[in-house]
Amino acid sequence: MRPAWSALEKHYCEIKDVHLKQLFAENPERGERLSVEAAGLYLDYSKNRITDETLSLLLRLAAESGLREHIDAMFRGDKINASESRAVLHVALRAPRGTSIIHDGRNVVPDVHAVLDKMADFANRVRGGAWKGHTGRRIRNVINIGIGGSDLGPVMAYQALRHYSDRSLTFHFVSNIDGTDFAEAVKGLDPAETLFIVSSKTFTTLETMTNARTARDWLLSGLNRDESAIARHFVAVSTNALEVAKFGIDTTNMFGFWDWVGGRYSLDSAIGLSTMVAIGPENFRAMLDGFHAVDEHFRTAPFERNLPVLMGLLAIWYNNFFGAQTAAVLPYEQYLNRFPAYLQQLTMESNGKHVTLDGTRVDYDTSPIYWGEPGTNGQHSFYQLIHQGTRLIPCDFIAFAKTLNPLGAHHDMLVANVFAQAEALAFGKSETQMRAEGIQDRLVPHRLFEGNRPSNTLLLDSLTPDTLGRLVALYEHSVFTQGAIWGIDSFDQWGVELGKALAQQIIPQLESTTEPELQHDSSTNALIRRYRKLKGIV
Ligand code: G6Q
Repeated sequence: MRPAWSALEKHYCEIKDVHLKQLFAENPERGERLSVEAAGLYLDYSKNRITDETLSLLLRLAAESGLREHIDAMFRGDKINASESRAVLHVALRAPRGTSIIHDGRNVVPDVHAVLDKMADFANRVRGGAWKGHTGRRIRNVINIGIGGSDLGPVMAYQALRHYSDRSLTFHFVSNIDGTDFAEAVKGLDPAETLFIVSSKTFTTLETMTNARTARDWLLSGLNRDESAIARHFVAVSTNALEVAKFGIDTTNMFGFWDWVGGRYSLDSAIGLSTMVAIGPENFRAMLDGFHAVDEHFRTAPFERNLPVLMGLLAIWYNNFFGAQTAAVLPYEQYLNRFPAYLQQLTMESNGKHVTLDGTRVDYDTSPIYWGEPGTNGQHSFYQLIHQGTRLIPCDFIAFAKTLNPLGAHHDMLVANVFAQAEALAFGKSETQMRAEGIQDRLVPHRLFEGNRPSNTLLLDSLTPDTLGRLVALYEHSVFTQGAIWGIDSFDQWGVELGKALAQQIIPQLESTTEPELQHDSSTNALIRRYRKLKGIV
């Protein structure tokens, strides 16, 4: 065990009962002192159950875990995704033109910009109406077909940046193998005005390829089954030119990326094509610049002023010492309604691992469960548990000083609620306060707010492509920090494979017109038989 880890265990025992009220009373400047403004972001982390000693021990843990070396290795293009022997270079996707990041002896930044230029040209043609559908009509609807990393980033970014999007185009995202997803997306759409972006790194994913084939059928049946229509209505985003060509998409209409871009880190690669079509190349570039600003901050800022490092270390503090099992992400911004879902993949697929890089079983917890909803809606549902339940749930509140839709007093009310929630969680409401208010004795326990519930508050200027890039990069690097401390591979995802393989066995068993020979466990066998019966096959 690392010395700083044991020191933190000991320190936890000493401060676990110390109340935030006390910490604030002892240090009236705490609210300003425990905050960092950097890389265009402001983080108030004063409402965390930490002291100076906690911080210095956490920073020692980062040093003992080789976080600096890990960061350098990522930016250097080392194959830090050990189980897949791959470099992890999403930072190259947002590197400015003219800079250099080397992968296998080659500067990849010019390659990145060549794809960005091709995307920009395409996006401009669709937005300007120069790219026409098969019958000569303008494209009015764009449908991204993809799943996981090839869906969650594009949906989240589209929703987040909708304010900046071209409203003469509609955008849809089809991911689920459930046919309802496709059926509802195309309802009322005219194939002659619809463009599909098939986004898949591998171009072999069951859901995406099935939806893409269904899309092709839908399109062709609306366009007299003229196969030459495909070229005007389908483009691909992939690393697999062979499969793209096999599907029937002209590879001149393919936008590439590379094996050193992980799915959940691919939003700013060509996987973001739908986002670029929506918001335009300049706004997309602004988003990449936001990412890049935080990359540089992460790479160069001293750890005690390094936002992703601090957020990552705080996450470790609650996860591994307080035993917190979950963490809530609560954006007070309606446009960020898919941000928690996006973060769920980023955090849990990255750090939900049970072995270290060398394959040894960990004897500590790795990623907490991330969840959340935009505020204030959550306040009227699950916040009850955060305030008075029995579990400790560290919260990240995200708020913006300026709204994109000024409507009377709405925004002040929204922001007042974020501040109020963080205050209520931290300081609670004591018995003495309640008695002073004349609350009946029998109700005092019910109405008690113990407080001492920790939170971060991120206060940003306004939601722009640039700030979105900064926010996402902040979480990406916080996830990296946590993974480096746990010594795990944050960039593989073997845990999704087994279910996929079993589904491939079960599909023919559900479809077969004759009784299949079933060799699953008795529960799976019975479910398959029952499904077949309900479906009316046997
Ligand atoms: C992300 C994962 C996963 C992946 C999807 C889609 O890190 O690898 O979510 O993005 O399975 O894969 P394809 O892009 O290859 O279709």
